[in-house]
Amino acid sequence: MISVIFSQAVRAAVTNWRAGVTFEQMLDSLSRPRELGKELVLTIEDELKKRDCSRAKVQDFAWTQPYLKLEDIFQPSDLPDTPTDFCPVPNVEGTVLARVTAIACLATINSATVSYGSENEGELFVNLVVFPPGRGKFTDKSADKMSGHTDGVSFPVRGQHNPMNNRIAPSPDFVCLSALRNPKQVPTTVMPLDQLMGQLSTEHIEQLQKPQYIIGSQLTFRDGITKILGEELIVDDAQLLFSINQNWWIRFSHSVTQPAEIEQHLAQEAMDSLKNACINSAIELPLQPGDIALVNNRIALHGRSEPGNEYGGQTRWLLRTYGLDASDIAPEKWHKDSAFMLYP
Ligand SMILES: O=C(O)CCC(=O)C(=O)O
Ligand SMILES: [Fe+2]
Repeated sequence: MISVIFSQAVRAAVTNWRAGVTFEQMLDSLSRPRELGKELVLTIEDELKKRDCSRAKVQDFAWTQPYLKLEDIFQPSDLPDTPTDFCPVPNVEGTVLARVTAIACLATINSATVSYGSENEGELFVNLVVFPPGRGKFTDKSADKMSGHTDGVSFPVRGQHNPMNNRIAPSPDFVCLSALRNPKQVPTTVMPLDQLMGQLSTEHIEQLQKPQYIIGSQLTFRDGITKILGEELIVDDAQLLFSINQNWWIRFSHSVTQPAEIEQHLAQEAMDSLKNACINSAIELPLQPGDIALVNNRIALHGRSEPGNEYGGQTRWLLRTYGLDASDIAPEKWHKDSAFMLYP
């Protein structure tokens, strides 16, 4: 119910705001997501009150749920054919509204809309689409299913630091997916951490908290990280599970996480049971055009079913951005001269 009220309030506020600006002004506002968010939140607060709700209630809800599915929160109008690369996002009414709405949702739940300079040149929004043949691993991944993972997995969780490089910013708190097209209803999947925990033994939970795992960087970050840091980012004494202020948080990826030593059988066993738990806990979210999903990147893993290799035309098209509580992020963890780009 809170999700429905939140969707209606954001949609009303953004529609109202849109009526008072030109297309160019709307586009321009995307380069200053912080200011845009602040401005929109004022109206969203009013719209929430009209519906007997409050921003505090929405915030509490959002930060304790593995995901929010905000249905029909924007109108995906005037879309061209589905792009075939992460960038650029075509500048038409529907994609600009999708982006403004994403920024509005994240701002309401106290999250800055952010990117990482090392992924897709630091673009704040990217297309998640199927790529045509010829792009190697990127093509394969774009058409394939994704097993449970957190995004930005080689970056520390918020509040912790990479011991080798203090500038490295935390991974995002939220992954924000705006659906523009999804004709085959290919679901995004969410695996709530509390459900995963319920399937793990005390011993495995202990193992997952030990700094005995190697975490590599996800494909989309690899080249950018090497360009910015001068080398790959591989964390070799990582824990996967964290007890933070009485809550469990996770960082994990099926594809780039492994025990540091081959003979650490218990570490491997614990990771295997985490993977097994994922199979039993996936909630399917087939997003419809105009929906936004906010997936909590601390208390859930996410993935997706297989989109298949058809590309362009009317095929699946999501936009992705990230949300982070940036109130305590040190200045050196941002790229200089950017209003939203985190390091690396
Ligand atoms: O395509 C989706 O639904 C999710 C994609 C995703 O999780 C990712 O690209 O990291
Ligand atoms: Fe992801």
